[in-house]
Amino acid sequence: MPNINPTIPHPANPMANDGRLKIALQKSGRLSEMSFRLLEKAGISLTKSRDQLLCKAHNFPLDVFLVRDDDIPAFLATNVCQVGILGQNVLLEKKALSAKKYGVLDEVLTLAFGRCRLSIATPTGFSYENISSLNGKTIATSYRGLLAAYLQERGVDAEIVTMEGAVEVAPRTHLAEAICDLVSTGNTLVSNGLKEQDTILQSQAVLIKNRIKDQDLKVIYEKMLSRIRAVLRADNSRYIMLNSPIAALDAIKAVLPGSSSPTVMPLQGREDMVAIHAVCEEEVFWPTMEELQRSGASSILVVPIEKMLN
Ligand code: PRT
Ligand code: ZN
Repeated sequence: MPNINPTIPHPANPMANDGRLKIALQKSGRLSEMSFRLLEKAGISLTKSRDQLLCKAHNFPLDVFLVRDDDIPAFLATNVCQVGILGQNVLLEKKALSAKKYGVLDEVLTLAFGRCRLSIATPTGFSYENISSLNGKTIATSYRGLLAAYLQERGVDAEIVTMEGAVEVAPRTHLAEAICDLVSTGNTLVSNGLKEQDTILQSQAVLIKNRIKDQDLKVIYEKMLSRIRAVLRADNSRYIMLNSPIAALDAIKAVLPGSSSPTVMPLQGREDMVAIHAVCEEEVFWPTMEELQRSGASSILVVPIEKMLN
């Protein structure tokens, strides 16, 4: 089969390398926007034609493949792409179905978005005590691999009915007696008369990679990874500024969350006061600010950090 688009490596020669790292992202869906935003925050500018399969970064040697999330592991396993962003649920399901094919994929970073859990749910009238209550029952799911492993580990013998979507309607339509599906707010379960019973997996979006063999691509990958790490660290950090009586310095330092060595500076015209500036590697909540105030701090300012490179 001819390779119609010369910019895309031909599957027959997936190792073809044009010196640009390839990343697979979800084309549209729950992870899409945040995945793009992460690259943009890492200073990687992409051409905006997101309706195509391929989109190129013009200030970084990176090409972005826009695909269905379920296809991302195969893009990496065949080395069409070296890196990808997807839900842990999809990665682990693929590994559960074929450890041999997907064993080359490693989870590198958790990205703190796309959080959900894979749970077993039953109709509210179902008498459920524990997972053994599902012995001899039918369970509908899109996650056959993970569910089968979970049941097997617990010695539960149930029939699994695979569905691609709308799993929550299975009990109502008598396709199955229970379901195993992703849950985030739980609203879908409630509105379908279902009760969450057991959680198989907690999931969030992750950065994954294959065993990148090419040295040049490895260097590009390391650079991208270092930028993404810096973005995540900055996202989780706050810059805090406050004034403190010298006498209260130790007490205030002890309250500052996730900060090891704050900068202490004199305040002009005030012998008894200093200014403290610190990077706090966690969110600064109202109770902490109130505690700082009780300890003697004043003019407390908490600001987000845009970029941070250690
Ligand atoms: O088209 P493509 O195949 O790429 O996308 P998709 O439709 O398969 O996936 P998409 O975009 O719905 O989800 C992508 C990823 O987002 C998932 O693989 C999860 O890692 C993550 N995620 C986070 C979720 C949810 N939250 C979620 N709530 N994926 C799906 N749901 C669905 C769930 O299946 C159920 O139907 O939302 C419903 C439940 O939501 P609540 O809020 O009512 O509990
Ligand atoms: Zn999908």
